[in-house]
Amino acid sequence: NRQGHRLTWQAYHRLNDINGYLDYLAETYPELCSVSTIGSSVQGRPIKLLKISNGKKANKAVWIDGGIHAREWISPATVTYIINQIVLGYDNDPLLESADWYFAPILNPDGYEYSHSVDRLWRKNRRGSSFCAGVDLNRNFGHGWGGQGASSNPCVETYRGSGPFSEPETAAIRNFISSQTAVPWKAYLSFHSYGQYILYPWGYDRTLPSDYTDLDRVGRKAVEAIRQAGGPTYRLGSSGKLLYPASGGSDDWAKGQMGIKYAYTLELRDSGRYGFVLPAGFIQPTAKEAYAAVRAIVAEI
Ligand code: ING
Ligand code: ZN
Repeated sequence: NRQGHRLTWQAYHRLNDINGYLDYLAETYPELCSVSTIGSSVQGRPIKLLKISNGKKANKAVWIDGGIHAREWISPATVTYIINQIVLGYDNDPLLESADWYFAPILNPDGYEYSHSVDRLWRKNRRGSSFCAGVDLNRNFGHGWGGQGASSNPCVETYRGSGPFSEPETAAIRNFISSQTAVPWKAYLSFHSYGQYILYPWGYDRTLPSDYTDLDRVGRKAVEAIRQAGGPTYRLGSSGKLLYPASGGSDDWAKGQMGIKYAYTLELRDSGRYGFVLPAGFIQPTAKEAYAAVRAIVAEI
């Protein structure tokens, strides 16, 4: 079609359409957008990263990922929506121009495709073949790995894997972020669903980081921005206290090991009526309020 890519934000899209969109951006806006592959999944699918940057040296660096859990389809839909808003709005928007943006919309491509073709409610990656396949990638990161709220049993939904970063999908993120030593990472935002929460570390237990008042203050700005955008009132707090202790999460690693101060997990809509099977009509309102939250966070950091 004339648009040059297949994304609509009125339907959920398969992996090929999403990767095709990233490639389209890099071809269409080569001075602003670049695509790379930071690793491969268990089954060999690429894990793609889009960087949006004007090359200004003083820019802060912002990481945004989605699709670490297969069934949470609103997450990659929201991340690609945010990409679209940033690319189309880039010129003459000082807030957008003040950051280098790193997007990984689908961290679990095997699971995502499996949730489209076989099991709509699949969560994990596709490690193993038969019974009890899959590792929960959000229990596989290396800060407090093996603690509470993660299972050593491969048959369980929250199986932590055989060791920290045992999975190529989590290792790809670790390798990329830890290799970018000159990049001034300021925020690490990971999109999930559902529940309408803005969560910050720690997840591995009910304690709080020493600077949690900063995360709480910036989080409150995001909650307010979501309401201003017409969205529901998201709840804010540390994942261990507000939800449940869960070790091996990506935000704990980003803050605890990489020293990225503003690490958040955002649980998008809804609050349980549709849950993971959120109708596509909710993509636009959910993504719009999430974009408002991202702007509010980046404005504060
Ligand atoms: N929720 C997250 C999960 O991985 C979470 C909640 C966030 C846990 C951060 C630990 C750390 O269970 C969903 N919906 O996946
Ligand atoms: Zn999730």
